[in-house]
Parts: sequence; structure tokens; C-alpha cells
Amino acid sequence: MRELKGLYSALLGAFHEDGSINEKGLRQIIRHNIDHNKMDGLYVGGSTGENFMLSTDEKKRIFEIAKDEAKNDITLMAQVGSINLKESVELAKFVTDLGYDAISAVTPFYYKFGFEEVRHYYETIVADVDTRMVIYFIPFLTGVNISVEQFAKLFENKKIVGVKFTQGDFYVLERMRRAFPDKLIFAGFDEMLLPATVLGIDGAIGSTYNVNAARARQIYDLARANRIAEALEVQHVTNDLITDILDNGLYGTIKLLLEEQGIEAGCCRAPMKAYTPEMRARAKEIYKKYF
Ligand code: HMN
Repeated sequence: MRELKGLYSALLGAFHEDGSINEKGLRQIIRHNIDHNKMDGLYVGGSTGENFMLSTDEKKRIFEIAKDEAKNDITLMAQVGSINLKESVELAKFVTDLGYDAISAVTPFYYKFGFEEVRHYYETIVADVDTRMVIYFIPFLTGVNISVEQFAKLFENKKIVGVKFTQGDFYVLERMRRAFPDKLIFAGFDEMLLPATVLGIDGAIGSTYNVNAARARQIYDLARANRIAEALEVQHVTNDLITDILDNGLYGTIKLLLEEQGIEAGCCRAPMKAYTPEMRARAKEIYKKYF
């Protein structure tokens, strides 16, 4: 079984202007993450992949393309969560058959699901697949909170091996590390990679690693070697970059930065907005400033 620890790029979606999948661009982004960024893993079908705006068939196609392009060159984790539980179950089987190393699922969102419903959701997704599940915990987007005690209940299922922790409350992160030394904790906020690493995470999954992999690797390695002052210098530059990216439109700007490196990263999918000339010009400035 393949090691799941390490740094993952959350794979971007590449789309044509009409919203269809840009397969060539997607393959280039995948290769860039493997060959140039030297990432340990790819998180396919997450927020960064604009997954929640896609049909089931489109999600499957992206999972297929990623596996076909990556083969066994990198660890592959597939985000299969959806508030359509039947779809999640179908996707979990689909990616497991494709040979993905692990699955992940966002907490069910939109309706205010109670904990027993959340638990039933995870138990149902993993029931018939022989794989490992990483819970995708992102309360600021889903509105769903899970307490440390509730995580303990979810983790009773041995197939549920970890959590992608995308939350700014590091008291909770510390409590999670303390409570679950044998579970995998992945940090989800790139701007807090250094403090998360100090607290003992097992890896990190992020959108900006598609373009900022070298600095992320430095932060992660320096922090683990206890060279905190040096890691902080790199985190400062990284956060200047992330602030500029967020100001200009998160996923679009990352794609435009990839475009500057000759990668056909394509457009975002509506209802995300199309690029404006100003946004393109600003992305060029950001590229010059940081790369
Ligand atoms: C995913 O599901 O695609 C990623 O794992 C999400 C990841 O946690 C990113 N979060 C969101 O985009 C909501 C971060 O990398 C984030 O983009 C970054 O820290 C900038 O805020």
C-alpha cells in the first residue's frame, strides 16, 4: 500500500471557454505537478478542481484522465464527496477500480446535517470499497463543524484514516494531533503551512502548490528540521503571493500563473467568472514579482 503522507497539489480543473473539459491542459497541469513541482500527491476532484459544479460523468472523466496521465508516478487521492450520497458511493467504487490510492469526501453540505447523518454518510461511502478515506473538513465553506469527540467516533471505522483539516483554529488542530497520533492530518490552508507543520501534520493539500510548490516544500522541510526562522521567511513571501492571488481571484489567477509557464491551464467553469483583461494583466505582474 502506498504511503499517503506528504505534500499534495489540489488539482486545478482546466476548462475551455464553453465550460467543457480541456483534456490537454489538464494533462499538462498533472505532468507539471509530477515532473516540475515534484509533489508527493495529487488531490483530484476537490474545491480547486471546481468539482462541485460538474456532472457525474465529467467527474469520472477527470478521475480517468488524472490516473491515465499520472499512472503510478504520484500518490492519487480522489475527492468523491457530494450531497448526492448515491453519486459519492458510485464515484468511490469508480476511483477504487481505477487504482486510486485513497478517497476523500467533503462533509455533506447545504442542509444542516446532524452528526448521525454525517456519520451515516461516511460509513455508507466506505462500506463497499477496499480503500482509505480522508475526511475533508472545511467548515468555513460547508457550515458543518465536527468536534474532536465526534471525529473520534468517525475514526472508529478503520477505513477512515485521516482528515484534511481546512480550518484556522489551531487549538482544534493541536487537540486533534494529541487525540489521534495514528491518524493522518493534512493541512488545508497553504497560508498556514508553517504553524501546521510545527503542530505535527502528516502532510498538506493545497491549491497554490500548483504554482508555489518549491516554497511550500522549503517551508515543510525547514519546519520539520526545526529551522523555524528560515521557514518563516519563506512563509512570509508565500503569504504575500497568496494575498495577491486571493485579491485577483483564486483559481483563475493560479491558472493564469501556470499559463505564464507555458501550461494551457484554461478557464474557470461558470458560474465562476471569465477572465477580464485587468485580471490577466495583474496575473502577469504577480508572476514577474514572485517567479
Ligand atoms: C481542494 O479541495 O481543492 C483543496 O484541498 C482546498 C484547499 O484547502 C484550498 N482551499 C480552498 O481553495 C477553499 C487551499 O489551498 C486554499 O486555496 C489556499 O490556502 C488559499 O486560501
